Order: sequence, then structure tokens, then C-alpha cells
Amino acid sequence: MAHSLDSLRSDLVDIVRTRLTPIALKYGYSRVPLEDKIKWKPVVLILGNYSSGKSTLINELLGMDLQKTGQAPTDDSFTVITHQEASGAVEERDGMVLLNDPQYPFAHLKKQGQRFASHFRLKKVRAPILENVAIIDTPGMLDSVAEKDRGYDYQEVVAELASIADLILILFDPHKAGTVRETYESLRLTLPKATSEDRILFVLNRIDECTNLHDFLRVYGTLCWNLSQMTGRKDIPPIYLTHSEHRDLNQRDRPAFLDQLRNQREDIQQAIRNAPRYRLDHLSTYIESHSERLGHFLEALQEYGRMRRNLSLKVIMIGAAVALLTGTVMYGILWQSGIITDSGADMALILASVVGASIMGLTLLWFYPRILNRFHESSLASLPLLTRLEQQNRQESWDQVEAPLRQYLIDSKGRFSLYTVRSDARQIKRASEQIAKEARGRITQQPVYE
Ligand SMILES: Nc1nc2c(ncn2[C@@H]2O[C@H](COP(=O)(O)OP(=O)(O)O)[C@@H](O)[C@H]2O)c(=O)[nH]1
Ligand SMILES: [Mg+2]
Repeated sequence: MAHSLDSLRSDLVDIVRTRLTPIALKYGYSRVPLEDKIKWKPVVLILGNYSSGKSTLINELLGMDLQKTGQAPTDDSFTVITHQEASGAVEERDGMVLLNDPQYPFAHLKKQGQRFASHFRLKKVRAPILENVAIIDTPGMLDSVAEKDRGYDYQEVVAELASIADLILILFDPHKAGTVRETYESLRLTLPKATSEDRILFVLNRIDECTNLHDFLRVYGTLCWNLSQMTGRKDIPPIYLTHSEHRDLNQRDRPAFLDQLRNQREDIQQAIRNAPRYRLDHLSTYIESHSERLGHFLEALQEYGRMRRNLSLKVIMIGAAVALLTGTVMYGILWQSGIITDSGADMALILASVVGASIMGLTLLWFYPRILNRFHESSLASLPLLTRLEQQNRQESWDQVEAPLRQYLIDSKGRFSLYTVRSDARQIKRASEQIAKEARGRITQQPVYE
């Protein structure tokens, strides 16, 4: 089963590599191959405030004590945990390997610099759950830090990892139910840009630490209130209620209300095991949205090209008409006025032609470049005129397309082959139609992943 999901995934990645990436790179729509972010195995990202139990949960999933745990902010690293084929000791590598090895999708993070690299690591372990997914443990979100204390842009790193992740778990605990500043910023600003709502699972962890039902309800209410502040949503997303069953943690009296609640630990594990399926959805959404945006990009570029071509034709035609008219009129006047007599007919023709040719020359060498330049400048100043944005989704894709389009027009000075753009646009359209049909079709044919 896992195998056929794998092969479907690599088929989709191939389509991106061969059909979308060349065009995306050519027009500067993207600087890196589009498949870079999606070529690796499915990824689950675990976020949350410090000591919300992220590492404890991960250790539980792996069935071993891999990650350090503790009440204080113990671990300030991003750790990518993936499968190791050979049995044996845990293999640990530092961040540079992850950032530089092309098999991993993390090259984008290189720009975060040395400080980040030293807080980024890879651990390879042998655990059944890792056969189909990689898990990323993260340093807990904090209240007090400023960006400069971390030495890299924490929110940017989260955004980058979130855009790669197929599933994102956000853990809260009763002590700080949604009140941590970095969490607030991530949920309010970072995540909405990097991922889609349906990839995020909210988890209220450590509920065994609520002293009684009343206490638990207050915590739950606080979290809901904070979540709606952070996400700006009116509805409350499902919140998984969990706690670790680890013996050492359950020495205190177990609060009675826990018996009324099912520990949803198992549901989370199931969601993580299902990440390969989310990956396929993620992939087809990724492909669809990029091909739509690329199409949008080329459409606006074509519009520019068409307007420029029509303007050129107009300038040349008007120039030619004025030249011809002036020449003819002049010839007529010279002829009629008697200044030039019969014998001077050739002279009149020559004079009129010289004037006509000068006007044409002036048009081509003086007016033409200036008018086109004016057109170029005014197009750059009002790029949205090149497109129609009547629907919300068009506005969203335009937001992603406008900057690279501007750059391309500046770099090319507006000179490009309209013919090529048109055929590239056709290729994107054909590719995306085929991809959408195939990918969606094949995904729905897949039985539920167990
Ligand atoms: N009572 C209780 N303690 C927990 C639970 N999960 C984690 N802990 C403890 O909370 C502390 C922080 O956990 P850790 O996994 O290091 O949190 P992280 O900072 O989010 O990785 C550790 O001392 C854990 O033993 C839980 O469900 N219930
Ligand atoms: Mg931890």
C-alpha cells in the first residue's frame, strides 16, 4: 500500500519537474525548482509552546527515549527525525547536512545563516512509524524572546517548515493555554500564509494536570477564546484532548474527570500515520495552485505583449501614414506652385521622398522607442491592469504573481516573444488539466491508508 502511494507521489513530482519547473524558472516565477519542497517523504511538523509535551509525544510515537524532555525549555533545536534503514545506533547529523544535501527539501533555510544551522539537526532512527513519514520536533515557542535572542528568524523558519509539512500539530498545555506570544504570532500571521487550515491539528495536551473538571473547563474555554483571537475564525476548530499515559507522569492522583474523556492520543497517532495521504492532497493542491498561478502569470504577460504589439503597429502605421501624406502633399505643392518646373519633376519627387523618409525615420528612431518606453513605465506602474481580478481566488493568485511578473518585465525590458509565451501558456494549461484529472482520479481510487 505504502508502495503505491510512493509511486504515485514520485509520478506527480516528475510531472512538476518536467512540465512546470522549466517554465517557472525561465520566467523567474520561482528561483528554485518547484519540486524542491515536495520531493521528499511526507513531513509532520510538531509545534507548540515550550514544555507542552512535544518531545514526550514524539518519544511515545517512536517507542524510545530519543528526544530530551523536561519542564524548562530544554531543547532549542529543530530536529528532523527520519527513518534509518540499517538497524543500530541512532545516527545524528548536524544542520549543514540537511541544508546542503539535495535529497532533503530544506535548501531554502540556508539563508537563515549559521546560527540557525547550529540549531538544526537530523536524527535517523529505526521506528515503524517513520517508514512513511518524517517528524520535525521544534524548540518550544516562548514569551520572552526577541528575534535577536534566537539569532535567526524563528517565524520565518516555522513558515518554511510549515510550507513543506503535510500535517502540523500545535500543542498547548493547561498552564499556558494559548497565551504564548510566539504562538500567537505564528497562528495569526505565519501559518495562514504558509499552509492551509485543514493541515493543522490543535492539541490540548497534559490535561491530566487539571485538578478537576471545573479547572479543565476553564482551561478549555481559555484555549478556545485564545484560538479564535489568533485565527480570527468564528468557529472553534476540533481540539484533541490528550495526555501522556507514562507511568512516571501519573503518580499523582488521577483526576476523576479524565474517566469521562477518551484520551485522543490514538487519534493523533492515526493522523500521523495518515500523513502520506495528506501528502497526496498537498501535492495535488500544490501542483494545481502553482499551475494556476503560472497560467495567470503568462496570461498577464501575454496581455502586456499584445498591448505592446498593438501599440507598435499603431505607431508605425501612423508614422508611415503621416510620412506618406506629407510627402504627397509636398510633392503636390512643389509641383503646383511652379517653383519646380517640368524639368524639376524628379527634383520634387526626391525632395518629397526625403521629407517622407525623414518623418518615418523620426518616428522609428525618436517617437517609437519613447512611446514604447512610456507604455512600459506606465504598465509597471499599474500592473493589475494587465489582468482581471473579479474573483477572490484570482486576487490571491495575483498576489503571488505580481512581484515576479514585474521583475520579468523589468529584466526583459518588455521584449520577449509573444509567440513563445503563448505556447508556454498552452503547455501549462494542458499539463494542469491532465495533472488535475490524473492526480485527483488516482487519489480517490486509493483505499484508505491503514
Ligand atoms: N503530567 C503530564 N506531564 C507531561 C505530559 N507530557 C509531557 N509531560 C512532562 O512535561 C514536561 C515537558 O515535556 P516535553 O516533552 O519536554 O515538552 P516540550 O518542551 O514541548 O518538548 C516533561 O517534564 C514531561 O515529562 C502529560 O501528558 N502529562
Ligand atoms: Mg522538546
